[in-house]
Amino acid sequence: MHNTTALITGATSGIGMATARYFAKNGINLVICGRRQEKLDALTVELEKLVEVHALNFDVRERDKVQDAINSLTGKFSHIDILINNAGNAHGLDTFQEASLDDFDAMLDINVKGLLYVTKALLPQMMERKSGHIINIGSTAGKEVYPKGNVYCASKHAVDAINQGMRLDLNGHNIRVGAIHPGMVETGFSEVRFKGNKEKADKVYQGFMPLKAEDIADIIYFVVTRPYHVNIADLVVMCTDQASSTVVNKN
Ligand code: NDP
Ligand code: 8X3
Repeated sequence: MHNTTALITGATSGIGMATARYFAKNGINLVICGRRQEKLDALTVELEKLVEVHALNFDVRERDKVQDAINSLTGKFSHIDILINNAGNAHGLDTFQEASLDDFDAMLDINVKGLLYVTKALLPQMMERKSGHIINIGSTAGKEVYPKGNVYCASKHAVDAINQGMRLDLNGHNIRVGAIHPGMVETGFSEVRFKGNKEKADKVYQGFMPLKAEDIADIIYFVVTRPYHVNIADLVVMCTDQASSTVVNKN
């Protein structure tokens, strides 16, 4: 896919980083986003051997900074063909009554409002060109609710609804909109959820074979390389050992 540029939020880790690498190997130019500058720098050095890469450091929660970052793009980086709305995390795994309002704020501000800010900043150029592809990374947590998932699940249900709403309202503008909803993927996700407790995080993925970030990157690449009249609207992906958020075959 030459002469194609993708903007990936949350490219400093996990699914976003794997997707950036997969895209670069396949000739897609990149705008990689995140807050950790050292990760952005290292990924830029690695991938600019393959394609053109531009890094943007911003927090998706900061509406003005998001807009400024998108406005700062020039040349081929100002023409974004593919937006991967991936930045996000779970913060905490606590009962509703025990969970902190700070964690609730973080999940709603990042997973929901951040996605809205980035999309609204990029959408005008896609509408003007009458082309573009928006992929929203949801979760199986956006399809069902599990104990202690409360607001993380709510944030991903919101992504599911926003994905559907965007697709409805953009119908007729020749812009593809779809969501991918992964089950358990071994990334930095659980370390963030458990606030740096690596032991707790590692335990989540023990006793079965979870998805890897590369599995989702492979699927994202499949989705973006379908003929333009084909839009994969909604895709749920779990590892073979997972049947639902709470049913996982662990030995
Ligand atoms: P990681 O923790 O590995 O990556 C999260 C990414 O999001 C990082 O690059 C991080 O970058 C970025 N990010 C987080 N907060 C912000 C913020 N405030 N502003 C800008 N960027 C931010 O997790 P995953 O790769 O697993 O998660 C990616 C997406 O996939 C998320 O939306 C997650 O909900 C979803 N998902 C994950 C699943 C899993 O089991 N892992 C399953 C289903 C969905 P930085 O810290 O540098 O800002
Ligand atoms: C991440 C997967 O099961 O932790 O969205 O909600 S799960």
